[in-house]
Amino acid sequence: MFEGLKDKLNRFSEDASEDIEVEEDEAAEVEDGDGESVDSDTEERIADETDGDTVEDEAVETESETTDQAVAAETDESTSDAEEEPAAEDEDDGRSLTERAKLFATGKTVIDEDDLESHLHDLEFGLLGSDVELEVTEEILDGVEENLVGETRRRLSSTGDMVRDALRESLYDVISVGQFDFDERIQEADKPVVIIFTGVNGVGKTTTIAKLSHYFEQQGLSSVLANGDTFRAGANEQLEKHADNLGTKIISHEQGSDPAAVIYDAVEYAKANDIDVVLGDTAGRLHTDDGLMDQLSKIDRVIDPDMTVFVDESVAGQDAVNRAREFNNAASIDGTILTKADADTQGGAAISISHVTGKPILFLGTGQDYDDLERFEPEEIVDSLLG
Ligand SMILES: Nc1nc2c(ncn2[C@@H]2O[C@H](COP(=O)(O)OP(=O)(O)O)[C@@H](O)[C@H]2O)c(=O)[nH]1
Ligand SMILES: [Mg+2]
Repeated sequence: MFEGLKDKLNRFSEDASEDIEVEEDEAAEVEDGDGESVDSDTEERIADETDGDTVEDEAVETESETTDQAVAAETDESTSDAEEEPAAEDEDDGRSLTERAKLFATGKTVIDEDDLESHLHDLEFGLLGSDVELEVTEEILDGVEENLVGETRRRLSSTGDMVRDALRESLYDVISVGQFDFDERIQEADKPVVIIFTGVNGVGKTTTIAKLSHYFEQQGLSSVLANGDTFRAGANEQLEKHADNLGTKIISHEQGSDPAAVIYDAVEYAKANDIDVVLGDTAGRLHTDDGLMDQLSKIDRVIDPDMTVFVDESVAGQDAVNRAREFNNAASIDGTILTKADADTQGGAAISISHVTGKPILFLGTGQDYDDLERFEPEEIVDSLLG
């Protein structure tokens, strides 16, 4: 899943990390004169992180009231600092450790803006190539840049982690838009909870409804399937087969009848039989299908569902992103389910849709079995993308 995107993100992390340099902060410089053990320890770490390139000249260039002091400390071994605070070194181990931690935290890790520009350009190219929406790509790049350039970063982790963390934060901000606790919302809602599914033909709406029925079952929630796809021949049979497999009740009317009426009947059935969730399938439609969009508005008016979920396939990439935007403008959706993530190497839709619609991705479909449905957890997604 999303291998191409993973490669591009990790290449950026690795390439950009190579250009990161560590500057000794003035505070560390001044303390340099104080204690041998701390001094060598600090230098060792800096050497580790810069492959031996301790950039002392640049450290002098950094804005600092004590630059002169720092230079003095560096150039004049007999600086009086050493005499002023010898007590610090003679103190017990606790104090010495605190000092050490403080020193460790005062280094600056800096990346040259021009170097970063060229890496960001590569990243931009990679993200767009993975079907990440343009505006979302820009948002990610801005986030990374903001995190890395001109920032004094505490040298608490390796430089590789620093780039990765900047990328992690930036990606997370983009894909976590609108997230809410889906399970909790369903558990706490008045029953029956009514969820309507919409989207174009063949993306996996009907399959996803069956998977969700199974998902709810595992959480101790009963469900009824309503076949609001009265448009397509064979739709009843398809959903009936799933209902059979799952041992779930299905409500359907004959082809060509009013989908709002089917879903209404399912809601009545749920109320009469203490069923927790009504899953309402609908015919595949484009946001430009006036007749079918009117049907959707009618379902909205008659049923007033608790949630309307837009379903699309991850493999459709940029097309899925555009459809999500258009559906969200045409009808009010509460979230997206992205199917066929198992077949998607790009991941652009998964990265972009939340940001573009302002509504969360709720689940990923990851295969053709009933179990192949995963909650979309932004943190886990980012972790898996960044390895
Ligand atoms: N690989 C894969 N195939 C899926 C997934 N979800 C649905 N499908 C397949 O996509 C095809 C269309 O699904 P269907 O539910 O009929 O789409 P609908 O027209 O939107 O109702 C079927 O062959 C499904 O098995 C998924 O997450 N992964
Ligand atoms: Mg269908």
